[in-house]
Amino acid sequence: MIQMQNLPGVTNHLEFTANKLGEYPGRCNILCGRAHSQMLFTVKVVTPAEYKLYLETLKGGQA
Ligand SMILES: [Cu+2]
Repeated sequence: MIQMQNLPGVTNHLEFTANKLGEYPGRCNILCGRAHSQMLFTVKVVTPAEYKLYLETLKGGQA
């Protein structure tokens, strides 16, 4: 499990080495306010080739 504090207006960076492909759920772990229940996200661990394709889609290229 990885936890970090997020503050409004502050950009956090997190780096880790994943050892298994897949999708992993994430959520806010502090009852922070009215939108707390909507603070969900997914971390996708993909192959380098899949990641490269994803980056191309961000540039507006074909994937
Ligand atoms: Cu929250």
